[in-house]
Amino acid sequence: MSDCIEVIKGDITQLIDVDVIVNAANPSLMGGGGVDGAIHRAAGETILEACKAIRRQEGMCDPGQAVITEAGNMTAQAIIHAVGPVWQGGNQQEAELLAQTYRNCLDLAAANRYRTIAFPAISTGVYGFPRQQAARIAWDTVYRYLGQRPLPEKAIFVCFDEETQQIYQTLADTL
Ligand code: AR6
Repeated sequence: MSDCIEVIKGDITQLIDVDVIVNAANPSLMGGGGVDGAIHRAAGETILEACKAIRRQEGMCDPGQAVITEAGNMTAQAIIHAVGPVWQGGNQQEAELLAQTYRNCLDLAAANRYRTIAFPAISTGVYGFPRQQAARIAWDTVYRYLGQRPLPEKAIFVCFDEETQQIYQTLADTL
């Protein structure tokens, strides 16, 4: 089961051989900094247009929710734009909202019959979620989901920095 999850260090926009790339977006879905900016740059203008169309139809994307678009210039098949919670000290259901964010991404990937999905460390940058706690939630949520469902078959946690990679690697090693 543990081979269903891979931990790598790097830039998520450079991944090849993955069906779905998850973006840490904001409720506007109009792009931003961090991994959101990098993904929109790599994917191109058509993805912003796709996000605008979703906005027109469905409005803002609440924390915990996610939407799917094609992947434009990226080699993946699709991008899931997920809105994690902003850390507000821990008493505003941030943990449950973060778990929900991961679950909604997995549901969308499964519904579209994708087999592999790559996640950044959602909410741990600009949104300020403590890295250790966020990694534990991400790991437990994804691990449980993959163990219970046929799809997706594999998840990759893409860590942008050394500290995040070490946190995820420790979780992987304790399995
Ligand atoms: N590949 C993988 N991970 C990355 C990359 C990359 N290219 N770039 C950054 N990270 P953040 P959030 C890591 O701030 O906290 C945006 O402006 C980064 O080191 O991108 O969910 C949105 O529009 C960190 O570990 O996302 C929202 O307004 C993780 O990705 C807001 O930021 C998440 O950091 C969302 O904040």
